[in-house]
Amino acid sequence: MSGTALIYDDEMTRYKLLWTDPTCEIEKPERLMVSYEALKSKGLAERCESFTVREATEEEILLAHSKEYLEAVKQTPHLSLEELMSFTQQYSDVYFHPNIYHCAKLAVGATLQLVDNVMTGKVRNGMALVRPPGHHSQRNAANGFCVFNNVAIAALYAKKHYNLNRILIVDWDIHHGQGVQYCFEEDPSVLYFSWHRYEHQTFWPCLAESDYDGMGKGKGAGFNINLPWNKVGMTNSDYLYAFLQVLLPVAYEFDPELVLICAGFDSAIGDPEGHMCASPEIFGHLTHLLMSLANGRLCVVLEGGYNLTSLAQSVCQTVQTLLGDPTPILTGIGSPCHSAVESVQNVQAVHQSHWSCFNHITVSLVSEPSTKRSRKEDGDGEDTTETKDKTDKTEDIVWAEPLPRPAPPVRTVAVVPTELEDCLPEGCQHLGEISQLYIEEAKKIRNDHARDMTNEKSLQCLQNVLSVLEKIRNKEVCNGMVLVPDVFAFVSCAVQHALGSLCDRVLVVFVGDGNIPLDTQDGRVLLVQICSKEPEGVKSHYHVPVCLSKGLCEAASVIQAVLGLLLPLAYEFGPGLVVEALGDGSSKQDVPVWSQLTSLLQGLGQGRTLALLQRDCGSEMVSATGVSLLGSPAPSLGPLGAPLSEDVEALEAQRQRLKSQWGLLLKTESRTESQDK
Ligand code: X5A
Ligand code: ZN
Repeated sequence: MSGTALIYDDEMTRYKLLWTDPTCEIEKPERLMVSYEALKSKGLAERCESFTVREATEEEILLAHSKEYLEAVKQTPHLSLEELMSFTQQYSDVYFHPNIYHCAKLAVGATLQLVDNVMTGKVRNGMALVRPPGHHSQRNAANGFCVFNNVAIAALYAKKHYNLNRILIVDWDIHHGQGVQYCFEEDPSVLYFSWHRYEHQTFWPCLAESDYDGMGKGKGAGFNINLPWNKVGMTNSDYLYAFLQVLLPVAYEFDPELVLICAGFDSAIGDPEGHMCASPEIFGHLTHLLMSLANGRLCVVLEGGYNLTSLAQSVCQTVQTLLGDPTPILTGIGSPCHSAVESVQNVQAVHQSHWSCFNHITVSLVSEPSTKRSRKEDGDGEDTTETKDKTDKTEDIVWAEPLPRPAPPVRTVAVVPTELEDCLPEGCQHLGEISQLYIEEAKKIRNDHARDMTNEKSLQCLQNVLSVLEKIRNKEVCNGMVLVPDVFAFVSCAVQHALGSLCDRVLVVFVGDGNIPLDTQDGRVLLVQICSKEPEGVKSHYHVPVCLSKGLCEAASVIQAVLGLLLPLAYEFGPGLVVEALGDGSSKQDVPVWSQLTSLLQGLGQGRTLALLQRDCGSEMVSATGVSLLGSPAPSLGPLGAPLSEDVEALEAQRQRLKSQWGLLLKTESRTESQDK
């Protein structure tokens, strides 16, 4: 199963604001036009599968709205201008037009078509470019440019027609989708995550229930997660931090069967509503990080986004990631700001009793919810450098246009013994011939780094590794897999060659026990070793042993390690290549976790990965590695339980050891520490 759907109909550009209203003028037809034009001009639209848009039926709209509200909206095409204006008056921050009812039905219909095509396996994922947006609209009300709640209806529809029990809605729009929250507040089958500009309840829609303590009710308690941004100017680091610290741990524990994104791009730089500083490229990464959930079933639905340049770029980044192109390198990843850390800590604290991924967090709230704070108390670690002047003209903000993300002609190349060739997934190119091109280089590297690699077969294998690295360097392929006789020696040789010719920094993720002969002193190699026995003599800040008592066998522990330690380090390190190595002692049971790891690591180094597998790792491992390297979603791990407490302790010890060196590790200080300031 593959393919990406793009659902769009230019009919949805045919309504607009007919009177003067400074609040609503930003929601204009051009938003959709520029987004679609950008997808066309970058050649992305034609790579997607397109489907004609249908109107939603009344029955479908009634899944989330009342009969009275539907009947009222249904009359709007027949109203005069004055009548439209006064109809509009009963709602907040929204406008009506004679054609908006038609467009609102198409927006819901487009979203449902996306869900149908993903759920029936006609495509793997997709995006619906729609207007009007949906996430603010409520059972009985239009609100915030929204008429019908496209994504809420989609979730209810998916539950009903596909019998789903777990749906994740990720709302990265800069406004709180209160309409979605209200719809699923008591429903544990729909997990809603929203981050939003909040500024202690002073930013629209200024609701107390948007704060971090709005966490769902009754059976739905814990299934609503609000992450309020109390400052503007949030960056890529803050967004990544929120995903790694809050959303992804919960999402992996929840194990959704379908992921829906309320994709508003008013959270990107240049937006007149959001005033945030995250670059369009971040949406490529946020998308990527969600693509290994729910077996890749991901539906992205447009919400806000009002800077036309930033919007179009962000839409392109998102769709290009859905299509599987390599993600761009994020530069400048480091510490989240004080305010972001505080919000994250508060969310973790209130959700501790609902999600075992937060069990280990030993802190309680660092600040009261906004409703309980006194108005004067705004000296919450006031860091004026981060507080942007709100009168800044967002139109004047400039940023670099995202670089093209070319995909090599062949994504994955593999060198495996003949008897395993048949295990390689379709599309994975097999490099059959032993390359003679690199014999001199191979001998040199062996003499310098692997003196005891004496036999002829090993030298030939080393030549193959070098030739794969050269193909990566020449951009003929994106990644490769080689089965090797001695993974320790080969990692060392591969890293040496890569540093000499391919990039400045290499991330090595080594799964297995033993001492890896790698020099990590100069900061050019970051070695993260997932093992079950503590390796000896670890001194360097660039060697991070992650000691898990059951190795890869306990998925909850591995995911915690990957999200809480490996990925923060990796994103901040910013490698040009990832060398992923599987030592001996792996078993068939490790395959799903290894696949997830391989998929997640594709977000680093523009997807350039060299996977070195110990020769006897088994055909399932070979095949699964090939699948993940090709960009197919890793199979989901099932709902996760609590990570083992000894593993949590080991992770915490590493975090303590490393946190002064790595900004993105910054986390949950102890309560006493934070009260001391
Ligand atoms: C979908 C969306 C924003 C409404 C802002 C009203 N709505 N001030 O981004
Ligand atoms: Zn918005």
